[in-house]
Amino acid sequence: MLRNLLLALAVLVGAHAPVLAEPPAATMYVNPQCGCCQGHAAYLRQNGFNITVKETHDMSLIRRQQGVPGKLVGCHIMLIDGYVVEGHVPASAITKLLAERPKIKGISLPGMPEGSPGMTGVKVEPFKIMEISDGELKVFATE
Ligand SMILES: [Cu+2]
Repeated sequence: MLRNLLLALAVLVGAHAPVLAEPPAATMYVNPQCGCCQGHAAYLRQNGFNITVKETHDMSLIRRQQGVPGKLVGCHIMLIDGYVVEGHVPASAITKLLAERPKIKGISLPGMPEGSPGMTGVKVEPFKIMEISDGELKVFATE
């Protein structure tokens, strides 16, 4: 409960990616050759997340098990505190997810947008982080 309170505070305080007080353990599944996946893991660690990276060739199987639909497939898949986080999602959106705990499966930044955390290039438009759920497609956050 204290952790949820701290997470909620972190969300209130920060437009800048807040650092988690007590980050839950996260497992990130990546393709062995993926460099930008490691980049995203490094970025999340810098933002206070506790990430274990597992290399696998079974990404599509894991996505099916977690209920990630084809149109929300991103670069890699992370499991954290009962949620799925798909793709190069900014830390602030993950913190918001863990603080608000909506009744969805998780969130996704589909594809590999230029300039997103862990990616090279320059951001050309706001990132639309989508909800992963059985319902209609909805935006969870815009960064
Ligand atoms: Cu990537």
